[in-house]
Amino acid sequence: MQPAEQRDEVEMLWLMLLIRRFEERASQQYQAQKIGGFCHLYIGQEAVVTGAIAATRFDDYIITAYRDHAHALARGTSANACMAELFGKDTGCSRGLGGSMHFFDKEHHMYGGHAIVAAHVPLACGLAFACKYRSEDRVTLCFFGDGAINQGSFHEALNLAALFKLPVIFICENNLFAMGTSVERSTSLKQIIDRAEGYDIPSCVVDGMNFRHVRDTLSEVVESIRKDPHPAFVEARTYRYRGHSMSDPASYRTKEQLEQYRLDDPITRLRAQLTREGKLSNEKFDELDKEAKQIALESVKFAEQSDEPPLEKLYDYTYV
Ligand SMILES: Cc1ncc(C[n+]2csc(CCOP(=O)(O)OP(=O)(O)O)c2C)c(N)n1
Repeated sequence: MQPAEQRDEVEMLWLMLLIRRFEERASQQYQAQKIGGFCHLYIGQEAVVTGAIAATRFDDYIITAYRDHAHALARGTSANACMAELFGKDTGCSRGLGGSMHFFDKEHHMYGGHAIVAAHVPLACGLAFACKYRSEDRVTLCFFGDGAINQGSFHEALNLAALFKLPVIFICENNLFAMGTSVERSTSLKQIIDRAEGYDIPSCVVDGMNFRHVRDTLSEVVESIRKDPHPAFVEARTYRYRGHSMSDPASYRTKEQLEQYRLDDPITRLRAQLTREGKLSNEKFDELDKEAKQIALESVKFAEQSDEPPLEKLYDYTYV
C-alpha cells in the first residue's frame, strides 16, 4: 500500500506510456483478427485513470465500464494477463471468458469491466457500502462515460450513495461523445456536475488531459472521504483519439477537433512538465517508452502462446 504522495511522477508517466503502447498493440492485433468481439480503446484519456490511481491506495476499489484496459493496467494487472484476455486465452485476467469489456482482477481490487452502460454504478455503491459496514477507510472509484449519466441506474445509485453517505467517488470521464452522440445532444444540463447537485453530492471538474490536476484534485477529495465517509462526483474533461470502438470511423467529429486535443496530449504534457523541472531527460523518456513498447510486444507473444480455456470449463462461471 503506497500513499499517493509517494508515487513517483516518472513512474506514472511510464504507466501512461504502458497503457498507450499496450492499446496500440491491441488495435493492431484486432485488425489482424486475433481479437474477437468488441474492443474500445482509451487512448487520449490516460491522465484520468493514472491521476486517480496516484491519488488513492492499492486497497481502494476500482470499477469501470467497458473501456477498461487502462484501468486494469493502472491497477497493476499484468500486460500479459490483459492481452491474453483480449485473445480469449485461459491465462487472461478473466480466464479468457470475459474479453475486452469484462476485465476483472480481484487480487488488484479491480471489479470490472462492465458492458451495460451505468449498470456498474449501483455495484460501486455495493462495494462502498461493504467498506463502510466493515468500518474500513477504503474508497471506491467508479468510472463511467458521459453516456451513463442519463440512465436510471445511475440516478438510483447516486440517491442511495448520498442517503447512506457511502465512500464512493463517481468519476465521469466526459470524452464529449457517447458512441456517435455528442453530450450536448444527449444531456439536458449545460453542466454535468449539476447531476450531482440534484442529490446533494459535492462535485468538481478536472482537466482530464492533465495528470497533475486529476491527481491533486482527487487527493483532496479522497482525504475528505477518508476522514468522514461521503460520496463525491468528479467530471474529468477528456477526449478519446480513436473511435468509440474499433469499428467506428468517428465521422461525427472534425479532424480539427481531434488535432486540437492531440496538442494537449496527457503524455506529452507530463513529459514537458518533468523535463522543464529537470526531473526527466530525453534519454530517460526514450528508455521508458522502449520498455513500455517491449512489454506490450511480449504480451502479444504471451497471448499467442497461451492455451484457450478448456471446453469442460465452458459453463463454470455461468449463473442461471
Ligand atoms: C444500457 C445500454 N444501452 C445501450 C448500450 C450500447 N452502448 C454501448 S456504449 C454506448 C455509449 C456510452 O457512452 P459513454 O458512457 O459516454 O462512454 P464512452 O464510450 O464515451 O467511454 C452505448 C449507448 C449499452 N451498452 N447499454
